[in-house]
Amino acid sequence: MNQYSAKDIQVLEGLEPVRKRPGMYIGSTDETGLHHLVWEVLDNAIDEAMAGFCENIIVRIHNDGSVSVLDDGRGIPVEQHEQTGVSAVETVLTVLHAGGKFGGSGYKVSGGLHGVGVSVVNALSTRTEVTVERDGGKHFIAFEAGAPAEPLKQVGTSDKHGTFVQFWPDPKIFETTEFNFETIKKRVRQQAYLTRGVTITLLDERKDQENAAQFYFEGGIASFVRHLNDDKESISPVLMFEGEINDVAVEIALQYTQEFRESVLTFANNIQTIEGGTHLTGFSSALTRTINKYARENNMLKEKDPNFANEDVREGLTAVISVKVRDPQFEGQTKAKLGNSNVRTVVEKLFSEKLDEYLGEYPSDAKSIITKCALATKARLAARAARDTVIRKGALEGSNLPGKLADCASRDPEKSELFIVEGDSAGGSAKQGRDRHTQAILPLRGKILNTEQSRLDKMLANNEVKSLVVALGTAIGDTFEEEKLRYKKVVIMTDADVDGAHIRTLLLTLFYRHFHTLVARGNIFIAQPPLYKLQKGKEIWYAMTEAEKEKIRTEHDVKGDNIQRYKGLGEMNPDQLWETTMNPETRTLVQVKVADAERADHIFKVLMGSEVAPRRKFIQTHAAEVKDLDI
Ligand code: 0RA
Repeated sequence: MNQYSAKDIQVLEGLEPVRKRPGMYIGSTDETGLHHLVWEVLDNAIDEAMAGFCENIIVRIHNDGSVSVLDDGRGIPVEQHEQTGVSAVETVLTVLHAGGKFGGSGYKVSGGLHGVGVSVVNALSTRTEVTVERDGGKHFIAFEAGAPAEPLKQVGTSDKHGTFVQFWPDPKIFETTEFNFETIKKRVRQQAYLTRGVTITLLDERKDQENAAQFYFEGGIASFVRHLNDDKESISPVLMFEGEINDVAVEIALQYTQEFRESVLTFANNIQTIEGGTHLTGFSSALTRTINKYARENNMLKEKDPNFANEDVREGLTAVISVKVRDPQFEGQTKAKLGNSNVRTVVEKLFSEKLDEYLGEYPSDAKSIITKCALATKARLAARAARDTVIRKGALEGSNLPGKLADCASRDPEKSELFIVEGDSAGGSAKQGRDRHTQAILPLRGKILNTEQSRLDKMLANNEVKSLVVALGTAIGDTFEEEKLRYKKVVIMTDADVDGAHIRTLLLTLFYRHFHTLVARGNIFIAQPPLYKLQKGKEIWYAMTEAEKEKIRTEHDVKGDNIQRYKGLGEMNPDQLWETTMNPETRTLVQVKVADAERADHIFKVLMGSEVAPRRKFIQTHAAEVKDLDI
């Protein structure tokens, strides 16, 4: 009895703070936070795979709002835990950070580094069920809101081993409890790449959206790089390097492509480090040094030539860097930057040796790579000259903003908004309808430019792009300064038709590639003009969607003639445009997330890039989805 109350107290002390302040543990309680629960449970299974004990993982989205993860690892131990006096499995599920604290040396690189452990999942779920198979037995335990609800009991015998965790996220905690198949699929795929040899199956059993996916990658991160370069033209094979020094295990896969941008993803203990860190620094300096050394030694850089700059050797590079360390330190604003200083030296040493060896052994690959670097240098110098001209003009001709820009009176970026509007006629309405004090209008004429095939210097020769860059105030390329942004909100306002969607994609691509920081900081928005106007007598309603229109139509009995479908922004008079789309009190703006811009970039590459096959595939796949094509 005493033991029980002691345990209860401990459980409360353990998990109560998690329910009180979930954001502290999983970042947020929105869709992202919800999916964090899945990552946490999945990470535990991946840990078992990394430690070499698990080959199969099944993630299941059930039809009752729950998700489960089944693995064939060792199984969470079920015997009594020394410190807590209750079973190990109960401890793991009810004590914060208890995840990998025992089990000993098997846990070389315990992940769960999101860092919180499966007890947090338990705390934030109405119910959690765990079934463990190990040592000949099958055991079951259940929890409610983090507290044990059904004590651990043996429910049968088994000659298998593994863990099954099923949880029902608490709707009182989360803003949404709807899991997203694609989000989970992306994560599962990524984890499968990072854990060579593990098979991860994802099943969606919800009635309306049955779906399944399975991932197994023989090639690990080399397969990952191949996947990232699906839609790109390669100029080298995928190179794969791996090794271990002082307990730091390093895997690097890379491939050069015809792209202008680099795409380097870094991971520490299977956790993506979007802010980079010591592994990236080590990689980057080894890459520059080794390529320069090879180019010099082989007379590909002449005496008079300067060395390749770091950005030159990174142009068109796709790479995945994955390190496993015993005690990872995550730093930075979002705790997504690896801090362990020894990792830099290890990666630098290992990678420069292996890359040097490779270049020596494969001179024709070396030649293609160095030719690409030389081209990048040339382009960089040309772009700098072009940009300097634009910036100098912008600066000299004064606060001389582009003629087409109707600027706002306010000079305070916090209060200022820039509307990028498609076409002169909509631009006219927007100029008349706006709040001149805080809203600036920049009309763009037609298609801005196919940025896909243009380098920065060519892009800056385009007047529409030039106007936009000057209006933003941040400059572009390596002199980009986010603090100089003249408007806190930059709003893309295009028609709700195919052309509008195209221009929006172009702009998103431009922002994604050249103003990435602005996207990441949440400065970019998409205006939501209404699709319909409904009128009955003096009453007017606007509807953003088909469904909304139907609702208003039936509720207020608006007959056919009084429903107008807006084909373009230009059809709205200035007052209507203000009221429906621009007025901060009544409008809806959608903030662009990096993932949206990334998607636009991808679609754009497929539709506009030089590779024909993926474009054909995309059009064939999506042709049926285009229902309402008004050209
Ligand atoms: C602690 C120790 C051991 C395994 C685990 C935890 C474990 C946790 C989870 C969570 C999901 N699946 C899991 N599989 C294993 C090692 C026990 C031993 O040494 O046998």
